[in-house]
Amino acid sequence: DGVKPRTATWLDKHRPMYDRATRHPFIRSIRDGAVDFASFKRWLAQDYIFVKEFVPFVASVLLNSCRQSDDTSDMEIILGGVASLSDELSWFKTEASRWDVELTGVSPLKANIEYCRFLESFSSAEIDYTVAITTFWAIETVYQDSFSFCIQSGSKTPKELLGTCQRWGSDEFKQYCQSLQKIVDRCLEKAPIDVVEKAEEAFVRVLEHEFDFWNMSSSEH
Ligand code: HMH
Repeated sequence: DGVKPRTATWLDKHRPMYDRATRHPFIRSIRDGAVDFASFKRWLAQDYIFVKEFVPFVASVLLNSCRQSDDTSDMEIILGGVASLSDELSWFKTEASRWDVELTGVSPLKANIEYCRFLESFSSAEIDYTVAITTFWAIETVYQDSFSFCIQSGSKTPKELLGTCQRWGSDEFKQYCQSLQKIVDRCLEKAPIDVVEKAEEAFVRVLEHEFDFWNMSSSEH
């Protein structure tokens, strides 16, 4: 019908912020091989804390989809996301022991605390499914776009980090993000304008949080 999907419009409109989130100096340093492994280790420990908070968030999106979506394939796609988080938590533990990173007793840093607080704000039952699924899609897409950049042709990513980059940079994860994006665009088409605005706001907030999250990893603490 020639109408541009809403997410494509946002990706154009917020391109500078999107690029800040997906082409961060930390990600560029992985891609060009100059990454400081201490930064990577800091990211690893902080992201483990984040993913533990991400589990209840995704579970709430799942619950929302069961109650508010009229399409059962949404639930199946989100359920797949919940299931893969179980594997992801195990991956963090294995990866942490490989790098001698202690996961227990690590305190979340400021940007992480703020991002987790943002996730927690979605646990209320009044949250609109459209806003929640948009947020979920944006969070996954930033990682997909960032890490796939590190394994694209011409990249000099250290071999020790290829597994990490493949985890979120794989074609499989890309397809998963694209199926989330289709759900988001379908929801946005039917949503009233105030919900569309709230969803756009959440999208931008995710980009800001992701940028701050990378900053936290690459700077000294
Ligand atoms: C900070 N954003 C952050 N961590 C992650 N693991 C993802 C997104 C993707 O799941």
